[in-house]
Amino acid sequence: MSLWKLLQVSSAIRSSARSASYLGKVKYDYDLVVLGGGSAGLACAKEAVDNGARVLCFDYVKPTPVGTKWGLGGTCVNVGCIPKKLMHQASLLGEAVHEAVAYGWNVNDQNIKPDWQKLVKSVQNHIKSVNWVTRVDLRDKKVEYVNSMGAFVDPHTIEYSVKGGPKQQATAEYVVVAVGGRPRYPPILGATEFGITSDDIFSYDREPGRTLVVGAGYVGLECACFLKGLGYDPTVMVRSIVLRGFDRQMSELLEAMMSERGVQFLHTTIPSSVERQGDGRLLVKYRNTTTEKEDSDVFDTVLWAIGRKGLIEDLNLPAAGVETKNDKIVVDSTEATNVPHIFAVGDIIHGRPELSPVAILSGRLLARRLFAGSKQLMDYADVATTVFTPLEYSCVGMSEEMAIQTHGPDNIEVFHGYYKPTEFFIPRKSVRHCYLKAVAEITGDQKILGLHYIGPVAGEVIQGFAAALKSGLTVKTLLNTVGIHPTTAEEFTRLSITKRSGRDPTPASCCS
Ligand code: FAD
Ligand code: NA7
Repeated sequence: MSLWKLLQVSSAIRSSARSASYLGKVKYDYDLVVLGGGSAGLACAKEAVDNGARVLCFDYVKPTPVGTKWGLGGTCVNVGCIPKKLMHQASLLGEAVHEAVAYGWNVNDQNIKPDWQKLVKSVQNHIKSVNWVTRVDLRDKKVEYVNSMGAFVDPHTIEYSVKGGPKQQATAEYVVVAVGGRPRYPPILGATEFGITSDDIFSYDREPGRTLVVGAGYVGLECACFLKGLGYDPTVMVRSIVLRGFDRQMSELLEAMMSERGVQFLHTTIPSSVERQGDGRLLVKYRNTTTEKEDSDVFDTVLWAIGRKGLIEDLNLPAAGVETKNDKIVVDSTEATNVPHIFAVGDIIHGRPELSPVAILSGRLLARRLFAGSKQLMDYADVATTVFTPLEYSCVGMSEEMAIQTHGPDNIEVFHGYYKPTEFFIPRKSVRHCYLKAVAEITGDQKILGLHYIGPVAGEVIQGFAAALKSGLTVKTLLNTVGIHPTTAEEFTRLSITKRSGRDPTPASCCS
């Protein structure tokens, strides 16, 4: 018997007071240990228990440099999708109040302002209720939960310590790593002392005021937009281009829409330092990488949105022999790492979309494969996503660039059109950026490769089309689908102008 198998057996004997399970020849404390109680880890743990496994789940949140911390449930619930959507909604309501006047509502004070502290309190109260429901759910489902970091001692053994208590160990037949990621800080003077991230903004105890958002990805644009909608003054610092990786035309339209609403942009610029001034405000020095010109400006808040790093550093992965790439874990199509009984799901996986529903479904499917004999793999293709800016941008499938690259420019057809949402007419809202397109194969029934939409409730619009696209939607089917009138989603059933034709894609009226 090899040395480490001997160690496993002795570890299992050590913990024989706990009820143990036999899945293989070796006796372990648990069938499954899950590291991380976020979207992926919780979905995997609960599904495993539903299929008869004994599961232990660890979740622990290290406070941010300014001391923000939160409860069970991971990024999405505490510092991601949920508080972001609530802040987005709060900012949309600010717009809606002004529109309401045009619709005949008597809103006496046109200079209404949100109460930031009240908003933060409401958002945090909701999050706490979700934390509570999550805990109760784990208890009801009999998932053992430990509020502690977990780290490998060997490939089957996890070490942990509860509230600074003595070190303890648990062994498992399988280990699923679902530790997610945290925002990066740039390696510049003052970054951690004076800057905050999306981990802090949703519970920030003072008004953000004039805010520099560094980073023009998904998180940066969303934060800048809800801040603008709430009456603050955001500037987005863009290192290269906005929304790298998304369709270029749509990204540029989105930037134009944001500019029209008063969000400032500093292009091809990177920060050099952040200092606190005598008056408490933050002096940011920066450099334009095109002109090499150095400049500075003063802000109330600096928010880093420069991407996220995988939380591998506390896992002691070398003890388990798990391979990593940059700060992510490399897995195969079964989410297995190079160590066959250790798996990884969610944001910690290298090269997969960082989205909550992706994390949930991949965690659930993995548990079914491990404990219910399922063979179903996670399909990471054609995952729809939405950028929650005031006119939202949602897409599924390929960008135009990707379609050209994979199929060749002569083999794709792009159908497109601007449109005028009916509800925009009375308040005279700008329709300049309401635009959608379908990227399709040029031959046959024209299989659709990608759908893109900028407009109201984009996520709600694209969700259904995403199912259609996964079922092989063609332009022929789309145009044979009768629209629901008057909606903006119906515009997809009316797409008749191709880019190739050069015809004007601006609509004449709403109903023709
Ligand atoms: P996480 O949810 O991050 O969970 C991992 C958990 O493991 C964390 O609680 C972590 O503290 C804990 N942990 C780490 N190391 C250890 C350890 N060693 N031991 C024990 N516990 C550990 N996605 C969408 O689909 N839609 C959106 O609108 C959306 N908006 C977002 C907005 C923002 C601002 C951000 C930051 C993200 C957003 N996302 C969105 C992404 C989404 O939140 C993530 O994809 C999702 O939370 C990933 O889930 P996960 O389980 O992989 O990781
Ligand atoms: P992204 O999408 O990786 O975007 C990061 C942005 O920050 C992007 O615009 C980067 O510019 C920019 N960046 C990166 N490093 C720097 C430095 N050092 N200085 C200035 N700017 C920088 O990350 P997000 O956090 O927005 O989103 C991550 C996921 O979270 C997303 O997929 C959602 O699912 C949730 P670049 O284009 O690299 O030049």
